[in-house]
Amino acid sequence: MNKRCIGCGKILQDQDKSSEGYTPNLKNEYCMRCFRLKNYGEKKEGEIVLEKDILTRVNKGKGIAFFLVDFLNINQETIHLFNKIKLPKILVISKSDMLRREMNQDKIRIWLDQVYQVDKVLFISNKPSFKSNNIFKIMEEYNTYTAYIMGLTNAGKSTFLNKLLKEAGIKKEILASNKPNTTLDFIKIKIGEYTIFDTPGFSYQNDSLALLNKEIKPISYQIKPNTRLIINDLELFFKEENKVIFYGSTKIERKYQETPQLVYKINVSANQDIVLPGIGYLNIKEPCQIWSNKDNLETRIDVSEVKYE
Ligand SMILES: Nc1nc2c(ncn2[C@@H]2O[C@H](COP(=O)(O)OP(=O)(O)OP(=O)(O)O)[C@@H](O)[C@H]2O)c(=O)[nH]1
Ligand SMILES: [Mg+2]
Repeated sequence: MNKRCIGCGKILQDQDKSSEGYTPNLKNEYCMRCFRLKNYGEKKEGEIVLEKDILTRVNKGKGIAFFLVDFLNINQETIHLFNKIKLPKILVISKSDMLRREMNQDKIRIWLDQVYQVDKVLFISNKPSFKSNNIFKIMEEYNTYTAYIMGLTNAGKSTFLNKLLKEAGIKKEILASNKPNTTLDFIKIKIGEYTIFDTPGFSYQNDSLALLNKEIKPISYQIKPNTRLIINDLELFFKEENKVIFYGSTKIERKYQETPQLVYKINVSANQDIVLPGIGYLNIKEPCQIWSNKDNLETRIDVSEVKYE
């Protein structure tokens, strides 16, 4: 049987230096690429596994899928991906240690159901206080011994599997890194009678990704009349005064100008979020009309506005 790199899941080979899985010595556990990434943090640009290849393979399989996404990256685009999974599936909010206390799990559950019609949700984190063996309980409920750990790149899939391996006393470690697209192939893990697959992560269509690597800290901005906000390639124009709170992973630039010059008009109610895929979201306090350079921006209710029944 072909031996696979335990870092990225590719078949190890010692023939072609420029191809995936190359190692000078087939006795090694890691390919050259993973060895460099693990020891020196070096990584090539542009390594990516196609969304359709991952989905086709999972959808032909048996068992259940756990789809990992961190809170900043929950939006229509990622939920749409989640909905393309045909196996029974659970949405998993990863890196839950990064959530602020007021974004409590019960509120997030109700909010996910109301806004995105997702009702099966699990919260995980690499911190010891979060129990990861819940996934075995869920697998039992679904009468299956097979699971796929799927989700956005950098969501923490490999880290989660490493935690399961460690808890089971298995000395094997998949490569995890703060760079996108670390895992390049399916990696099969056996824990007791359970078979769990790590899978390559999905990327956003526009290639950007909100990297959640510290607690989600809001930044408030007082908006003066005629303000233009520039957030990466997105622009928003506010004619009136307002207050916005930004939850994201990039910087916002503010400019003042007289006229909108932007094409698309959006009506926003009080306390709504405007979603910025690959960046995070912007909470808008006062009802207003804003102009944008993008069509069809997603708006939704703020998670803190959720009412318990
Ligand atoms: N704070 C925090 N960081 C985490 C957690 N899980 C993973 N990380 C960090 O997130 C980064 C990405 O982790 P990976 O496990 O490589 O993510 P992945 O989903 O396997 O990524 P791909 O293989 O690229 O699809 C690493 O820097 C991890 O240390 C978590 O629960 N909390
Ligand atoms: Mg991975």
